[in-house]
Amino acid sequence: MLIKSLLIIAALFNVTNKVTVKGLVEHPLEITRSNIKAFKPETQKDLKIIGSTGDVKKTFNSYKGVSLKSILDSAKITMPNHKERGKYYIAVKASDGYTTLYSWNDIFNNPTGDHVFLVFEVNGKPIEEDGQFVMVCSNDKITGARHVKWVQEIEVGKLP
Ligand SMILES: Nc1nc2c(c(=O)[nH]1)N[C@H]1C(S)=C(S)[C@@H](COP(=O)(O)O)O[C@H]1N2
Ligand SMILES: [Mo]
Repeated sequence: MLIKSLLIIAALFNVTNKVTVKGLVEHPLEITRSNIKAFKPETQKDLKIIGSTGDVKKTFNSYKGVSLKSILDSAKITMPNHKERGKYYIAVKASDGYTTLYSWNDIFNNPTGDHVFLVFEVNGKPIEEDGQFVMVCSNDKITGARHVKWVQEIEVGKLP
């Protein structure tokens, strides 16, 4: 009981009310619950968040969000030399430090790009305990791994 309350309080501290899109982009963005509707959200169905031992952590019967690809199209990745596209990465960072990565090719040159969403509603309701936004990649095998709660930042970077 005490442990459960402490976990809930810790989760509340992680809540962020905006997602900053930064790094190598022409138009840095701040995405909030109120402006995300302008990005034309899509509704998707049937996603299970699966942990590394195959356990189902969460079931999304439906979820609403904006694709990472369309967010990056709005922010416009700065890429003076297209031969360097393979060096670009997108880091999705949470307020508790949890971080996942996509490469430019994952998002813009692979079917995965159609499966990565910044989600703000699950099963018809705004997300609560996990913050305001979670990122998912629905075609991952272990969907838990790139399921990011309390998303705070989407940073575009490039390897040297
Ligand atoms: N921000 C953040 N996101 C996270 C985690 C975390 O510790 N912090 N845990 C991950 C792990 S290990 C799993 S399996 C999935 C699902 O875990 P959950 O049921 O705790 O949400 O979320 C992932 N997303
Ligand atoms: Mo996990």
